[in-house]
Amino acid sequence: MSDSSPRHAAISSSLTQGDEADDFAHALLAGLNAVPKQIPCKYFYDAEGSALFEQICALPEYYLTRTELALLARHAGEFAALIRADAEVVEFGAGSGRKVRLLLDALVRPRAYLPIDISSDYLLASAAQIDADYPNLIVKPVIADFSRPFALPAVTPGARRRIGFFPGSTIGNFTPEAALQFLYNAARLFPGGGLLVGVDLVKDPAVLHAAYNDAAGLTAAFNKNLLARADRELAADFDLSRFYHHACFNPQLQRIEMYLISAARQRAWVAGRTFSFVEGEALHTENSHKMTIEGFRALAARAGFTPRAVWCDVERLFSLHWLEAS
Ligand code: AVJ
Repeated sequence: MSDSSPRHAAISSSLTQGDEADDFAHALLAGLNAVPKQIPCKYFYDAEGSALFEQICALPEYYLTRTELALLARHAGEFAALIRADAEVVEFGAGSGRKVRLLLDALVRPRAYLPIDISSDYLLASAAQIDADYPNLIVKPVIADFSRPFALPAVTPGARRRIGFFPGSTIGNFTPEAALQFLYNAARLFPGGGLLVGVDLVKDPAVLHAAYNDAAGLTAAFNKNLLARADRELAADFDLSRFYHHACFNPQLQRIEMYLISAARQRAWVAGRTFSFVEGEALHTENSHKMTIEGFRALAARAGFTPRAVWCDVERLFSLHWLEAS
């Protein structure tokens, strides 16, 4: 969208990267050929998966979203003071836009909003909503996979600095090495600005277990959506009733691991190829790392950020960090 286009113009993305379905096909075939079998978690988020994730965020067991939203609402004025006027906000993993609205509402003259997401359906819809609700804000959605290097459009005229917003503890999906690499790149994307990032904290494994094994079965549906998506998009024939959801805390690696377990010996077709599963075989679908405040600050410092303020709830469930980039 050009800066002079009418405010009601349909939002289109300024940058795209590859063909989403094609990308999924390649990743799925590679992951099913790997030992042990695995699928990268970024493929959860097609339109179905994004909608399921939004429902997970409202679950009583899933403390992450409501705790982070409360922190964002409570400390918005402090973020605004640190970020200062005329900033451009780059959001990693745009989602519903609910969190960034709390930030945008507090900022003084935010100039532009650049949500980056791998799921174009969801990204363009939520970007259009923000565009409609914030008449003075330039909205430029970017369809990209931010787990890889990517380009951003030039800084908007009038913007004084660019800052990153990375809520949700999505950074926990990265291994510590990949998180370091991501932070290293981010520190160079926001010179004179910084990154506001949400990080889920290490806690009682029973609380974590409940959050990823909800009674309503939404996390199971979200996990199985990877196979449903393959059936929809790639003419695969996974029988969803013969896989079950498994999520457990790995105390050595401080992370929740999610798997789809084959309930029987079976075969499935994907894009003209056949894959066999033995009974009980695990397909690894996600890691969700939990950190300590000090551990995360040390990681950010190694990446070249200066960790400044940190906020967390009284139960110490979740943390928000302001990392300054020089
Ligand atoms: C969006 C990556 C933060 O790890 O908690 C929710 C995704 N997986 N339930 C998380 C997820 C299972 C979520 N993140």
